[in-house]
Amino acid sequence: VESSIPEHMREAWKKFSPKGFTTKDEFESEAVKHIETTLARSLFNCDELAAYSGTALAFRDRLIIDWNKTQQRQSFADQKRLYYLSLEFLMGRALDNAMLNVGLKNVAKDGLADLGFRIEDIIAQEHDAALGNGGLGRLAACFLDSMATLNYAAWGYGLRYRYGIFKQEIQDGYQVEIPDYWLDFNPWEFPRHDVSVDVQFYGWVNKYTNDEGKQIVSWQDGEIVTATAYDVPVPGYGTPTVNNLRLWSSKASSGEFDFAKFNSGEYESAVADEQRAETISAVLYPNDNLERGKELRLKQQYFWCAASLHDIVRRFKKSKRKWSEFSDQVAIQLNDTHPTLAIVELQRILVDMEGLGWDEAWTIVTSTFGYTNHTVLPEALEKWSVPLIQNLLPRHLQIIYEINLQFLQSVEKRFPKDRDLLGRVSIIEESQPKMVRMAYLAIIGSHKVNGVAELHSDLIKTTIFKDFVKVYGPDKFTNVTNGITPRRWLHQANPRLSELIASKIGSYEFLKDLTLLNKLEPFVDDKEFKKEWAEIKYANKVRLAQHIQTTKGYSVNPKALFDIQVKRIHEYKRQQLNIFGVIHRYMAIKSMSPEERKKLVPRVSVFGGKAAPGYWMAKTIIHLINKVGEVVNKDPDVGDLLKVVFLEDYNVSKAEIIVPASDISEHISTAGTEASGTSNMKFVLNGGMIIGTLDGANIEITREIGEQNIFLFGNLSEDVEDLRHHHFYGDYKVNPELVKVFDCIKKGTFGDEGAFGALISGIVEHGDYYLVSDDFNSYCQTQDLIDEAYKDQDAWVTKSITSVARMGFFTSDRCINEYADTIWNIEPLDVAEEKEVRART
Ligand code: CJB
Repeated sequence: VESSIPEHMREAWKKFSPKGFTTKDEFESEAVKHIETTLARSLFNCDELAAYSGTALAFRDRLIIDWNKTQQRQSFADQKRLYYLSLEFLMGRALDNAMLNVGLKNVAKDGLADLGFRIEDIIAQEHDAALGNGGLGRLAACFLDSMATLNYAAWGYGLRYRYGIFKQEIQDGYQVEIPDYWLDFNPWEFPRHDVSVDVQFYGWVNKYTNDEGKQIVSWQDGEIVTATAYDVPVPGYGTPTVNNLRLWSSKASSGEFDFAKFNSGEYESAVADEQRAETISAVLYPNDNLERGKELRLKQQYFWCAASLHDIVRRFKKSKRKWSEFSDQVAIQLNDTHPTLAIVELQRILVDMEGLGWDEAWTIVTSTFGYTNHTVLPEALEKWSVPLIQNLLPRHLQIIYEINLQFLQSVEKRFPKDRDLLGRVSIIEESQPKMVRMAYLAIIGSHKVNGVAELHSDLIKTTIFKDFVKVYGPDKFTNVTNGITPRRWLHQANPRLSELIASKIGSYEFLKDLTLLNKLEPFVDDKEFKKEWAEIKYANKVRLAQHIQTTKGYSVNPKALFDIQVKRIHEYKRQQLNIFGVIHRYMAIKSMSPEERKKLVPRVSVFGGKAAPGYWMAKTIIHLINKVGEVVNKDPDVGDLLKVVFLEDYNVSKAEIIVPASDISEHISTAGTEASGTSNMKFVLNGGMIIGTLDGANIEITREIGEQNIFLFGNLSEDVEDLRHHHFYGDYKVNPELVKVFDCIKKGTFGDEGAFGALISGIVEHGDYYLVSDDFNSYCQTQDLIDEAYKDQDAWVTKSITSVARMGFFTSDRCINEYADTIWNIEPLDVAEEKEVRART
């Protein structure tokens, strides 16, 4: 690492480089300085938002000091780095996390109190960074937290959307989408106007032989869009490491070609170019588990891949190493197929720009990339039409064809007479128009492919990627079961529980080594401990009840059983099964005598989640939930026995209130459809029980915590195909109890029955693809078991504590270490010295 500052002048730098605050007074001085100078506000007009800004800026300064040092340390160490390419990073709020990770939340709390503010109110001012849809994006955020905490030299690369996931409002029971402009004031990003990459689109490919007889391929003309880097610091917990998340923002190229337009008087069209360029990073596509094949989305993907790859290559080239060492220095993980073009782009850089031979380049490419698959749902598997790619990225299409040719030739050699196999594994689908199968390209261009939970990783090997197992053998495919960061999802979301756990096991070390939670097990019979445990759950329920009161305007009884399902609304996740179960319960209550009702366990059914704006069936489910709520919640026969709540605009910061408040949470996807699920882990880690199918990570959760501590129901994934077949060709009948629920809806109990017709006919007439009817009975019976179990509070708390004690496996730290060992081949950096220096100063 070189410096332009002469050696003898560096002392001055060292002397004056900022150290960052550590005491309350220092914090206050920093915060007030920012409020008065950076924000130009004063004591007389400092509202909570200004206090938030001042606090955030003070913490940001601190992070930046560590961030700079981390980057220097990582450059000096000159070790292999990991780059995590993800179109989504669902980070949520940053301030609380920063305060906890640097260990100065109490300092800030006292300091803010001195200045006249409550820390909770200040934290609540922050706008969520919601650059993601759901599980996939939140997983990326948990991974960044773990990579920093474990001191890996790892960067995230993504897009700096001006609009994150939309805000959801419910109007007359319907979802309405509001744009989420989140960049008004965002202290957590650093524009790096000096770090930019020009990215090319369209144009044509010129192939010729130069004077030395060499084949030259050049991609010419078209349109240039500039990618500018915005860096976001990612602090680790209890370590000086602050890693970097680099997000790219698009703008029209500032190159000659705009000036030409201005000069020739085409002012308007130059401005239009500008806007078209900015559109690329304008908005996150709001689909979860669905790909729509829109050109702008492909532009986003290439823009981000190209910028990231050129940035990575530029960094590698500074080291002056040989190209053959590239994959000793660089590992790139593809978060789903969205960044698959990075494979093609690296091959293009190496062959067309750096002059390497094809085979030499391809060896480098395939040893660099790893690909994570997150779904087996066919509608989510990306395919791009050949004409679209041809037009937008003509050179890339040629490279894709060449990759395919070489791959198919190698397959043919090994399986000479299997023509069908060649067709099945070809990157190109021979449809009209032809399509590029991105998952196949990702597999062929990577050295490892992983699923995100055991069942899912088995399923990809036996279903969608079966032929590739035949071609490559099973070792290319592996499993890394997902995890979650216990810092945000226990310590930050549930500080009292975290504190109680720490008091029992002697320290907060469990936040860095979650397996230490097993030290709780000896206390499962400790009366005092159980009482405190139950009190904390109750307090968290009171907090959620208050949130419901302020946002919905009615009260729910915190003593009732809180039953929660929060996640994206999707037919495969089966919120419809849940709401039909609620209606079933409602009908049962209505038909009971007052004596019978007295024996019931009161319940609050909480739903939350967004539907993709174009996903009509999902929106119908939201509508039904809201309409059921309107009727049930004011039915005097029901009273406190049942409440149905739809919480609007579910996001990360709301999850931090909701997750700690569950008694039971629902993870009830059709078996074989939910790749992993991660909120299941969050709920159990906070002492909630689960009702779930044998799907995704539910299976491993069961194995860890024990069958007696989870409520499983429903058909198994191996039976799904036969059941679906039976729906169409057998003597299929809808479950009679479910038919009663449908009759109740059709009577108009919840308003216009026509509004819900498609939901019913999907099950009755169109084959019930998600097996709602098949699982309805066992779902309802299991809910009854839950009521019984809940009556024995002492046994319930025992289950709760036991489960938490056995959740150590599900930390994203374990997960990241597995990726590092088995896929990336990277080692953490040693920060002991830095820690010591810090302890001394
Ligand atoms: N997932 O959130 C998404 N979006 C997709 O497009 C595909 C999958 C989810 O990824 C999570 C993280 O791996 C999984 O836990 C979840 O099951 C899956 O649906």
